[in-house]
Amino acid sequence: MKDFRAPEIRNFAVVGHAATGKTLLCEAMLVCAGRIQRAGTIEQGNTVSDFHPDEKEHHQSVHATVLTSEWLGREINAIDCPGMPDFVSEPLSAMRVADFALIVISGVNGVETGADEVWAAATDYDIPKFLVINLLDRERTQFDAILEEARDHYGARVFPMTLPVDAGPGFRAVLDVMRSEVITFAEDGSGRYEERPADGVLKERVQELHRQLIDMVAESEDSLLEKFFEEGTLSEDELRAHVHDAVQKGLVVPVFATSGAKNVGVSRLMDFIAKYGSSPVDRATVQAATADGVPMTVSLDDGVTVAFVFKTMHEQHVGTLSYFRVYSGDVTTGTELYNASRGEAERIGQLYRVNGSHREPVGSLHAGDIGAVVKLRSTLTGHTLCAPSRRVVLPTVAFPAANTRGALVAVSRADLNKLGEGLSILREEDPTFEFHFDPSLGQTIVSGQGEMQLQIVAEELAVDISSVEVVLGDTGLTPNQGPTIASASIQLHSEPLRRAAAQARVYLLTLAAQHFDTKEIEQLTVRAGVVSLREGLSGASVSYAQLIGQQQVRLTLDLAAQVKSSEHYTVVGQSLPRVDIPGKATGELTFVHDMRLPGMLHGRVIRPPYAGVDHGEFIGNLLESVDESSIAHIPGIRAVVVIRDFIGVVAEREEQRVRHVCLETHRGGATDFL
Ligand SMILES: Nc1nc2c(ncn2[C@@H]2O[C@H](COP(=O)(O)OP(=O)(O)OP(=O)(O)O)[C@@H](O)[C@H]2O)c(=O)[nH]1
Ligand SMILES: [Mg+2]
Repeated sequence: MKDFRAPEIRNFAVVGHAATGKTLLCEAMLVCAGRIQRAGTIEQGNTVSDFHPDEKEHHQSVHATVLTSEWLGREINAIDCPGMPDFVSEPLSAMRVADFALIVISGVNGVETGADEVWAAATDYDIPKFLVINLLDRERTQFDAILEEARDHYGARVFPMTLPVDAGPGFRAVLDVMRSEVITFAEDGSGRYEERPADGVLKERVQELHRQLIDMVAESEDSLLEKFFEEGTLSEDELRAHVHDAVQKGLVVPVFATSGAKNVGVSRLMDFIAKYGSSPVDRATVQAATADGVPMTVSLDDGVTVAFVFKTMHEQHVGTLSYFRVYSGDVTTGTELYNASRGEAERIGQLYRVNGSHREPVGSLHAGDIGAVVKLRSTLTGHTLCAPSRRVVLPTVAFPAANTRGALVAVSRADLNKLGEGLSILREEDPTFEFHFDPSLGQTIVSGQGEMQLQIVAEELAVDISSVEVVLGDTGLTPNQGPTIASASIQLHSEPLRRAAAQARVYLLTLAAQHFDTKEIEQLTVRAGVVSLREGLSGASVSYAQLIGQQQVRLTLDLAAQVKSSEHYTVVGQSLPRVDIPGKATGELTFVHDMRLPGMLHGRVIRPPYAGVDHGEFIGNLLESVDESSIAHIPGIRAVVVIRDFIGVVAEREEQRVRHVCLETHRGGATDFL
């Protein structure tokens, strides 16, 4: 690809609720741009974005993936993020380096909680939002109702730049508001299209929308507003010239109608991104601090290198790849930079521009661009790399729910308790992942975590899935905070978890090798947590539980730990039921963050309980009372809904969601809950 400069670069995060079609939408963009000839599918596991074995296996995104293409002379860097709340650290990290967020919403289900979460994060990061109402080729789509719902959630600035013409199976055309044209897309999924002027009712609708858009855009600049009031309208050129500013200022939140699977409406979205989307120039100055914490700023045109690592991933045959964004200066292969977050020098090895798993080697990357570098020595996600002459630290990503901190992998059901005390894997540095077990807690909290996490550990250790429990301890800061899919599980990002499990495996096998008096752990096999010598070699068996005995073991997580290759995974027994499904199916409020009560405008979970698999024991402190007066001063609060251990706060607008409420619990006493 060409060597693009900041004004020509479009960095955006593709985010939203799970399974809204983000990955296929990105795939369609790559087809439009000619990066790939045919779109892969989720079911076949051959999309550019979901290339990681975890993603292929589970048919969903797990990692944020950078996808690059070129469109209308612009470099398009889309970062496709998973929607599952388990992996919320991915969109949060991606949005941190994005110049705008592309929030994808289901054209059937409408605005779901995942969209609200990423909207709030994009607001915190102060980046513009684009909305995409996708999946419009499905049965029972409801674009207009969802547009209204989006306005209800995100304000009257939400404005459709394209509208579907005949959504539903057979969806092929969109009405383009700025161009007053109906755009009909080819049925072959190529994204090619034909245009014709809108007429009839469509023309009337476009004219009305045009007027609304002019009203909104005119506010972007005083002189424009004056002209608008004098003349009652703006010319097409004026409108176009100011759409970019209006989007930057949040005066317009553009909405696009698409079907990623059918490649309908996608190229028009790309046109808009190329012409009016934010570039790094729109956020040319970012807040930073010196290594001593003195606030300062970093500017795009400072010339001295500053880059931020937003993702670290271990890839087979490559090693650890650090994905970063350059904020000023150039990052160049073969140079030495300084990791200011850590206070250590780093040598910059081979640099790449990335498109999924495809890596194009480049010599350097310029301010505003995104790329990856291999084999950094000590740099982790959230670290700042800079020229040795200029030691600055960019703000790291604030991950939510860092209050649930402890996690323990325990194996072998028979000796679970014994083993539970024995094995813990500790990681202090990785912000999304802290494995910790504190025996002083006495009672540990056991939960059937996301099935996927259990499976990862079970596969790696070759034990039955039913004998793996991910145990979440608490921190005393938030006594007995029950894990939820949305909060605790973000700590259990699959990649470090797999490595932790791999380390545990090697540790246990080393013990077993000593037990059998052999040096080679390759000579050992494991079935259902029982280690024996390979066929042809005699000797008894020994279980993990016997090996670990009463020991207290702490392993510091090593991200480079060698995981088993996936062909050596075995099917690890019966899978656990999805804990959220039964409650959802019966209408019980298992997860308040998915709850919509009649009349409820916006709900925000304060402290959901966790009933565990199949509604097991309640976990955490029993809720005694909620001090509603502690939030009474917040405007727009309609009601506090307390059902057993659930607390939901109903507010008029998402922005009014509550961050603190005082509550009293049975065991822990009064808590000011975050
Ligand atoms: N009918 C239809 N199905 C779609 C479309 N886009 C995606 N799908 C299907 O919806 C499911 C989820 O698609 P993905 O592209 O993985 O959605 P996602 O938002 O990336 O999902 P996560 O990354 O796991 O949050 C898959 O079964 C897709 O085949 C679409 O435009 N139309
Ligand atoms: Mg995806």
